[in-house]
Amino acid sequence: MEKIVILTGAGISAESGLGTFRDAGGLWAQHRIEDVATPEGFARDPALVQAFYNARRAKAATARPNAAHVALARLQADWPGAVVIVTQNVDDLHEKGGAQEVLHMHGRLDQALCAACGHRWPAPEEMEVGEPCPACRAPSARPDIVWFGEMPYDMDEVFAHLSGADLFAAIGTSGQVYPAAGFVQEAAAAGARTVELNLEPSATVSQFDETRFGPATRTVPEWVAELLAD
Ligand code: BV8
Repeated sequence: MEKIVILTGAGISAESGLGTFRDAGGLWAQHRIEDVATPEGFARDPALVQAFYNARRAKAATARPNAAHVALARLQADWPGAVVIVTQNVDDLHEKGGAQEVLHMHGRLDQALCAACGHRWPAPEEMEVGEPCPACRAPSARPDIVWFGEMPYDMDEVFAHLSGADLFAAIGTSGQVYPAAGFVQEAAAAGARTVELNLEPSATVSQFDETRFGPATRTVPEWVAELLAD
């Protein structure tokens, strides 16, 4: 049975009230990427970076999954073949919407990481600078987020899924950040059909067989209903 691999970005959480990165007034408009989403930025001003993620963690904690998240969970439950969700998002709205085994390639707001020993634990609502690691006690706690210049998580697993995909969908992502923006090429090279569901054309729109424009809460449930009706 057909294997479906789905990549999601900030656009799928936009209608749940979580900011995107590059839309007007988006997160990056308020902060320079270099200052809040790089290891250098964290080393330079850990208080600014912890505050940036504390604010997003608090917002994500009260956000509700929207119809797009729920539709993908339904697809996972009702599709006879495998449905793999890879997300660039660091919120847990896919899980709140009922999705299983979501791969968070850019990390997650609700997890903390020790930069010294690699230990991970559930992040407190507010992370302080110099917070001691529960395992090694070093003052090296950081958000468990993949910053620019750092290797995204689960890449071997993701590329293995892409090489076996029959259908690849990118939902709510501007296609400007790699390696995620290169997934459509990997899937197409493996013979998958490719579809983009986005509010507007992404930077990689020309690489997709099919594009569906509109808000995710409309386009994703429609797309899932069509797949399950076939
Ligand atoms: C790595 C965590 C290698 C932080 C993030 C030059 C050329 C090519 C690549 C590079 C280059 N220079 C540097 C690089 C590599 C770099 C990169 O790609 N830079 C870009 C800026 C050029 N990539 C990296 O550094 C990655 N690591 O390459 O490592 C390596 C190799 C060996 C050894 C070590 C390392 C790491 C990248 C991860 C960075 N971390 N996030 C955080 O979240 O705070 S990236 C950040 O951008 C988020 O994860 C986000 O998910 C991601 C992508 O953004 P989108 O999700 O697409 O969101 P965006 O706002 O851009 O778009 C939203 C879309 O939704 C829009 O299209 C909009 O139209 C649509 N939308 C809006 N509303 C709706 C909607 N759609 C539907 N419905 C709606 N309602």
